[in-house]
Amino acid sequence: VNHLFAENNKLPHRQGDYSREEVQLANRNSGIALELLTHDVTPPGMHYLLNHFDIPVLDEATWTLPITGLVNTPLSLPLHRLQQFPKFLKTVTMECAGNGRAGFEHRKPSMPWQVEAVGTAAWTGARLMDVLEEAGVQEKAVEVVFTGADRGFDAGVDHHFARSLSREQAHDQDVLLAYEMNDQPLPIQHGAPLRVIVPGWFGMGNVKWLTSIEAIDRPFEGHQQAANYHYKTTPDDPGIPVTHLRVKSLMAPPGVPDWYTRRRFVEPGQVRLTGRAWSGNGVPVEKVEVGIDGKWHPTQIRRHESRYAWSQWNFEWEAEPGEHLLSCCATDAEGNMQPDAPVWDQSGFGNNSIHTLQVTVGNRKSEIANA
Ligand SMILES: Nc1nc2c(c(=O)[nH]1)N[C@H]1C(S)=C(S)[C@@H](COP(=O)(O)O)O[C@H]1N2
Ligand SMILES: [Mo]
Repeated sequence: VNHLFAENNKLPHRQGDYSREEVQLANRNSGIALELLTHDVTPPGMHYLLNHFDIPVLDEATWTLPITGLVNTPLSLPLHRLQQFPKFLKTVTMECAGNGRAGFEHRKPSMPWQVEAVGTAAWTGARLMDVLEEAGVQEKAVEVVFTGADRGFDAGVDHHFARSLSREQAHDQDVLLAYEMNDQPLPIQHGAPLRVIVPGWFGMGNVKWLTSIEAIDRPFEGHQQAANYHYKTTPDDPGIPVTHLRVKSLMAPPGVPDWYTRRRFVEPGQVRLTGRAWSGNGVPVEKVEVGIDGKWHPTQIRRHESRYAWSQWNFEWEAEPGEHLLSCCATDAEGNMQPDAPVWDQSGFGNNSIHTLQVTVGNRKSEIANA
């Protein structure tokens, strides 16, 4: 495979059509169908997936979770022991840091997300802080490392998928070790038997198929922590770690699509536009505006009871015949607003630019015949 890579083990950015490799990744890692943005909790099987390597098959009967390193009492917990800790449920909107990567004119060869790498689930499990308390994390520990069972290569580096949290983040009361998703046992593709849930952050920290938790006395140097998941403007930029979600909104596409092109047709008259909006770290969405051909209108927002779950927005549109550009733009309670265009990042991370759809309002049959 080495002939694929430039000297620095990095593939050159691409423009234009998707490669076979990108399509292959897209077939493995599904996104949400935007019409299901109608649901507070994403319906089963419709939560997006991002699996870097192969899905590992772990035997729940023999699986145990070691909690090691700088702890007073090293533990090895089978699932039934983890299920004895107080049980917490958190409804959390998760988004992949690479969501929107395909929106960059020059894109990194990676999973070519357009806008669909987002979903909301009700996760149930033990609080990480309760489990760490039983082990007794020592004062000299600065980070806690979570390692998954999946293994592979990235940029020539052989590793298991692993991420760390600072000692402080690891003791945040909202971080879970989840064994259920939407009141069902955690599906294999979402990390069975156990995964981390870090509400308010981009997806990469939610390590799946956990095989160990280790407290260490230095910053974790694993590939997915130290090399990947940094915002970088140039290849040599040391970068800034990717952390919490950025304010963002999406629209459920109105009308009906053409099967192949996804071009959309809407009946004239009153049309309800609806969608979702969220931000990072549990910061509430303050407002969502809808743009109709560049003119902005306020929408009605309905907040979810969980501060980590997306809000719904609604707007009644009087659709007139013709071609229309529909957009939505969210602002959060800290005044963060979505940019008009993607802000450049080497890896295509953190693209929260405004979502825009084109629709044709009018006589569907003649429009399709002319298309
Ligand atoms: N072990 C492991 N954990 C992982 C990943 C992975 O590839 N392996 N992908 C991460 C990334 S980048 C994202 S966006 C989320 C996706 O979680 P989901 O597939 O359950 O939606 O899982 C994270 N946890
Ligand atoms: Mo991701």
